[in-house]
Amino acid sequence: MLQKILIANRGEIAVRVIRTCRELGIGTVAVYSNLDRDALHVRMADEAYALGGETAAESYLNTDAILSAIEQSGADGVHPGYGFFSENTDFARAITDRDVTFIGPPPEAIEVMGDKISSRLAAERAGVAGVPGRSEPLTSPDEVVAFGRENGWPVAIKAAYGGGGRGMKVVAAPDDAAEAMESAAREAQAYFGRPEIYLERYLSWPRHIEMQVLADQHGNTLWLGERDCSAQRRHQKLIEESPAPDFPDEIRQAMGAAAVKVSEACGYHNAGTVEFLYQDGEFYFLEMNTRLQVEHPVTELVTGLDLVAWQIRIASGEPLDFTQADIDRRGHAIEVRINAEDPTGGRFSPSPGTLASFRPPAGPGVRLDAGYESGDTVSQYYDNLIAKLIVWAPDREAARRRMLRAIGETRITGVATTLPAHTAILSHEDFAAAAHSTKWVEDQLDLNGLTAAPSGEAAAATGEDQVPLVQRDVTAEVDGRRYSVRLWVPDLGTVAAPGRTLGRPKRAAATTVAGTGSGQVTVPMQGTIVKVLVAVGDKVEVGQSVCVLEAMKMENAVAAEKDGVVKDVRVSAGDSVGAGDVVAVIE
Ligand code: MV4
Repeated sequence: MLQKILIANRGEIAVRVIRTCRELGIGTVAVYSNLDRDALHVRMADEAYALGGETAAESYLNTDAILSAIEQSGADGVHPGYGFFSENTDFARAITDRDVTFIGPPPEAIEVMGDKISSRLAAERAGVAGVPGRSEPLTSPDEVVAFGRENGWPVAIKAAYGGGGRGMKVVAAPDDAAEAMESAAREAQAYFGRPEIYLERYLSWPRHIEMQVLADQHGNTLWLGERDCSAQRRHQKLIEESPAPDFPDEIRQAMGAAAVKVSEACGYHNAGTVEFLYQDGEFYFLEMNTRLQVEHPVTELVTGLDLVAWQIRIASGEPLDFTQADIDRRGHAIEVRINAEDPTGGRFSPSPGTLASFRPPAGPGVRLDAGYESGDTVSQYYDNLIAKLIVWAPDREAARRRMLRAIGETRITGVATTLPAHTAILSHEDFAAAAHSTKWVEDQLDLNGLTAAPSGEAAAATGEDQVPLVQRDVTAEVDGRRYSVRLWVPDLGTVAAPGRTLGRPKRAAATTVAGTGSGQVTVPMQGTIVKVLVAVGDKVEVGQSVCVLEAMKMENAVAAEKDGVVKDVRVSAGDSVGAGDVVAVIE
């Protein structure tokens, strides 16, 4: 068995792998970029090594830096997670050459499954069909027209060396063939560095169903069950679930057998996923992902298996100690991906920043795989997946309701998240009825009315979570009747100001920020002045807003920190300011 594993990754997946290693008594080694010096995966690992750099290319994709961390730490295995080096055969071979175990499939299997044409041919040889089409590169529009005549329209043109869905063109009629071919080849070249394209029948309302497999190095390959990942947008999966709803068991069995055949045909070992399109009771091979996937917990909750533990055991040379007949799938699991993205208007724009607060959900049937805690920063440089929320319940409807309940408990402030979009999807009657396909989120679901946070939540959260509260008794009139009201409000006079530079910021300033008490009103962070609220000569009170600063995608009121008269105003609307800049002087 491996003794010490270096996790060549970051975020939630690095944390996920560390957890299983700890349960197995295996030592853990984290690696980190300069931006991740104090990241959760680093805090959790037994030891950690700096890679240097900020971008992924400079850090998590820096082979030499990772090889040197392997050597320094004495790790005997490397878990690549997903993304980064997980499907990089040069990396796998480089570490294998050093007698360090790559916790993944053989490089030859990664290569066969690495492009559409060779993986389609491998599946075909194994007797598993792709979408009806042609496995040769496309050379003339006449071939498109002939194919359309024979198989019907529309026809799909795909990048031969592509994947993940970019560069697909749909040809509705013969006249469009030439132009579609040209643009497909152009996009294929731009995205994948190779212009080759090929043809398939176009499926108009398919579901994306993928089959999890586990294969050891002793010739045992098992299928664990499917995941339905049809709720996606622009090829980004939003929600995954298992079992696939409205999916007959004989099709599940056939798809499982097909996935095993495809895996065996490429000499696979490790955990892997075979993707299919499913429409009108038929399924078609799409591609094979030769890595652990983001959505693997859905299968773990339904089968009770720890896929990371099995990856490690298989890489250590252990055989699977159960058979196909032993696999027991129970209940229903759903996963949502909590990304730092603002889904307002259905746009999903990146929303990096510091998690001012992160209150995780809990309770029956709830699992949270997070890469961050309160106070941690989601960088614009990496994948903005904050956490995956996964629930289990005895049936789909109970799981759907449980997920809505768990989302309701989850509170994240400081960045916008995809949670409101998940609530919209999970509450929609089409999703509840499982009437959706891969086209549903983009073509049918209306997310125009979506806003980043349920109203009131952000404001409530900032008041409670950011600054100490003080009691104030005020008089209020409601419909002409006088009330004495006791309020607990942020203690604006004593708010901590800039200068807390040592250590990890525990709380990011969110809505109201104040200065140091010297009469110099300063901004605590870099941003843009949106509005100036005072002029020279104005009398101001402590706590009164002097200007509004936009920073971290939020408007922050910069408050006077003492009573007095404004002597100087040094900014105007539109000015960029840096942390510590003086915006006004009060005497
Ligand atoms: C298709 C298809 C319809 N017909 N192929 C997009 C991702 C890529 N791996 C394959 N994709 C598709 N291939 C034929 N012949 C529809 C899609 C597709 C899709 C597939 C899986 C998950 C999401 C998708 C979203 C849009 C289109």
